[in-house]
Amino acid sequence: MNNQGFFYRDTWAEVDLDCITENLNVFKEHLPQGVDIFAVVKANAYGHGDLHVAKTALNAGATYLAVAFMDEAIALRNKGISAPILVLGASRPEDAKVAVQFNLTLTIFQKEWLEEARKHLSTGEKLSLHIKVDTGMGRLGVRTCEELSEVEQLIIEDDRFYFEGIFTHYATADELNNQYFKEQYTRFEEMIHHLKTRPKYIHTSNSAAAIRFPKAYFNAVRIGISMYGLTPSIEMKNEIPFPLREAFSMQVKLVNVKRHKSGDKVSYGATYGSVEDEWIGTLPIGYADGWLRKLQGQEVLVDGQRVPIVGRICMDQCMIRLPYYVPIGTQVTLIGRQGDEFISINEIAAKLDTINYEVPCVITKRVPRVYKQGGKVTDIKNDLLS
Ligand code: PMH
Repeated sequence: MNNQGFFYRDTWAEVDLDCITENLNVFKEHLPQGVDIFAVVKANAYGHGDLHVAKTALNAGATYLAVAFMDEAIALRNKGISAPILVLGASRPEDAKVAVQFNLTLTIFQKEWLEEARKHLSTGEKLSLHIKVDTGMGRLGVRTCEELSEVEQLIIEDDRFYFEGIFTHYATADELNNQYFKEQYTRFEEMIHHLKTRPKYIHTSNSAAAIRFPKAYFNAVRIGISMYGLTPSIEMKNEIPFPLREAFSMQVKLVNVKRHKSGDKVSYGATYGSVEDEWIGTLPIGYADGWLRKLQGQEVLVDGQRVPIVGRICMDQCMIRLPYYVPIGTQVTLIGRQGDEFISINEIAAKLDTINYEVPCVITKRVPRVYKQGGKVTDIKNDLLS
C-alpha cells in the first residue's frame, strides 16, 4: 500500500500497531490472572486513531474500552466496535436512553442524575453504570460514604440500572513519593467497604499505578499512556520493569531545497539569518497540524542526522537547515527513528514544556494516520477526505 490517492501532502503520522500489541502483551504478563485490561482510547486514542487502537487492543486481550464522553463511544459503535465501552466522563441524564441504545456503560456520581435518568428509561431497558468515587483527584465522584450509599441504593432498587462497576482515579500515581497515592487508596478501600453489593468490576489504576502498585489492581486496570509505549512520567522512567515501544512517529518529505547566502533570512519576523552559505529545506507541516511554534530550534532527522528547525514555524510549513544538498522528496522524521538516531515523544514534550500525553493528542486531523502491522502499511486514514 502506498500513500498515493490517500493524501496529497507528504505529511503523515505513522502508527505501528504491533507496538500497541507488544505493550499490552508485556502488561498482561505483568498482571496476575483475573485482572482485566480496560484500554483507554479517549481523545482518538491519544491521537493515534480510536478504531485501529481499539481493534488492536481488543485482539491483544483488553476486555473493555474506555473513552471520555458519549460522542467518542458512539463514534466507535458507528465504526463497528461491539466490545463494552465505559464513558469515563460526565454524561447528561437525558441521554440515558441513547446510552442504552448504543450499549454504553456510563459513569455516575450523583443521586440526582439517577432520579432524572429514570424518567428517560422505559421498562425493560437496562443501563450499565460504574460509580466514580472521588478519593482525592477533585474532579468527578462521590466524596462521602453517605453519598455512595444513596447512589448505590438508587441503582440497586431500579431494574433499569445495572451496577456493574466502581472506580476512582489517582492524582499522583506517577510520582515517586507515594504518600498521596496511599491516602487515596485507603480512602477507596474504606468507601467500597460500605457497599451493600459487589459490582463485577472494581478498578482504580491508570498506567502508573498498574506498573507500580499491585495492591491497587482490584480486578481491572485502565491502561492508556503505556499502551502507546510512553512512560507515565519522567520521574517513573527507571521504574518500568518491562520495555515499552512508542507506536507513534511523524514523517514529512522535503518540498523545497535551496541555497541561502550568508545573511538570507527565513520565515516570519526574519528571525533567522544564515551566517554562511547554507542549504535550507522546507517541510510541509506547521502549527495548524499541531507542530507548534514553540518547536522552533527542535531537531529533526534527515539522512539519519539531526538538523535544526530554523526560523518561526508557520501555519502549514517550517524550514530546516540541511548539512548539505538533499533532494526534494527526501523523507524527514520529526518523531521516530532514522538509523541510530531517535527523536522520542518525550524529547518533543520537553521542548514544548509539557507532558508526553499532549504531543500526539495535539497532532490535528489534518495529519493523516498511516497504520502499520508486520512492518507493512495496512491502512491509511485521512479525516479530511473521509
Ligand atoms: N482512567 C481515567 C479516569 C483517566 O482519566 C485516564 C487518563 C486513564 C484512566 C488512563 O491513564 P494513563 O494514560 O496514565 O494510563 N486521563 C488523563 C487525563 O484526564 N489527562 O491526562 C490523562
